[in-house]
Amino acid sequence: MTQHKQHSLLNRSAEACNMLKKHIDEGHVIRVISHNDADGLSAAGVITNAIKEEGGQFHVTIVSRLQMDVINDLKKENYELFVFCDMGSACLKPLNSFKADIIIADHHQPADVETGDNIVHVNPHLFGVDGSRELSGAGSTYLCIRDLDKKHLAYLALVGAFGDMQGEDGFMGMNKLILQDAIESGTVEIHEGLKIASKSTEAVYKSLAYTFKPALPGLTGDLEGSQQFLEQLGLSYGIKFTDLSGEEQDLLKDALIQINPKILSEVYTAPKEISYLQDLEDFSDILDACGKNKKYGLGLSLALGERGEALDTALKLRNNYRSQLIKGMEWVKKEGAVQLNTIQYLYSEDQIIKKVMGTIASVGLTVGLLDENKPVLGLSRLHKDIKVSGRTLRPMIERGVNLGKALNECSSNFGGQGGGHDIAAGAMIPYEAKDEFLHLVDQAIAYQLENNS
Ligand SMILES: [Mn+2]
Repeated sequence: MTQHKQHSLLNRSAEACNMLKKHIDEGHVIRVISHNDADGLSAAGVITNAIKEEGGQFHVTIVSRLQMDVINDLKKENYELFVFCDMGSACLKPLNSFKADIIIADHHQPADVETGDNIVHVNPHLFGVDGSRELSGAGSTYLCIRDLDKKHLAYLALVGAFGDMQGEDGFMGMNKLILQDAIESGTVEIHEGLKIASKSTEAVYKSLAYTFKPALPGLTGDLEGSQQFLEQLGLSYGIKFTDLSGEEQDLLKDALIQINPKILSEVYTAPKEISYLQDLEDFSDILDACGKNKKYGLGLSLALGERGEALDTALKLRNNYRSQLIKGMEWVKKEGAVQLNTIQYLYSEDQIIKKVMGTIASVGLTVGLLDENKPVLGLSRLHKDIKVSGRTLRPMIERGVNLGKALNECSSNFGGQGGGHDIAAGAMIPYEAKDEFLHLVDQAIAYQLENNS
């Protein structure tokens, strides 16, 4: 059954590949539109590398959302083929009215609309394949060029999958097939190792403090805590992990496993890459930082293989983002959350804290800085509104909590918007409604816990 689903998805991708190849051969400039996160930037890298290698030309635009005004502008452009990566499936209706050919390579929930004859729609959901776990936007895009003998680009699809948090517990489904392609082409190697950040480029105490996936209680986001931890083990914290002796590495490994067994896991590396980008998760984080700082051209040029100055600039952005995360974690540690009956919340008007609110709310729970028995809402004030990032942990879901539902219901009372998943959700509410909103969410979660059957 699973194989049949995958087979159908691959057949659809092959159609897309034929369409792409036809337009390249006819000398058409391919119009590419992709998403601004690590997955979308990787997707753009996959397709543009492929077009370039096939001797074609492209014009890329990276956007945060495929809004109607963007679609209307694109519709007026004079291209024969548009390729939408990591987006487009929700916009079938307006895309149907394009005169040009369209490839959609997405993995988000598609709109329930008939697809026009001009569109080849590649999306795992159409074939019963899990798009949140088994295939990213970069993966969907990779499938569309796979038949052009492009296994050496599979690693970028994996970088994209990490961006959408699909690889943390190992790859599955279509992602696994893509991984096999990557290994076959010699661009990716897997070995068991410590999943700590920048282990060949940063001092080891920084590597520990910068490790957010998986989180390490007492170490993640805590430079001082990481230093002390290493000192207690008798290790010098100022050198890189890769410069520790084998014995020292083993000592550290054993100690870290005690803190979080998930730290020892499969590590995916691109052996031919420059050290900063060798670990696919590091690569993904660097693209993510480009996206978050709206340096889309920079992210794209990295995905297209540019290094040197482009990489230096991107590393600065990534390091800056890391400092912001550290500051955010220190803030959570110092301030803690405000407690209501069934929920807790963080509130900030600080520019830096606001940027990392979602992450620190989530990691704050995982590392035990926040009460794990209460969902947390991270509130960031934006002028007249408040952006809400809600997070909880798996055991609370089992006790009945559905944050997406709660945030959706409660925000709509104030003309706000909200929703998402049971475990992670968001909302936007008017600033004046803050206290009343918090009170409502508190009640809604209490209700969910009481009525859990
Ligand atoms: Mn994506």
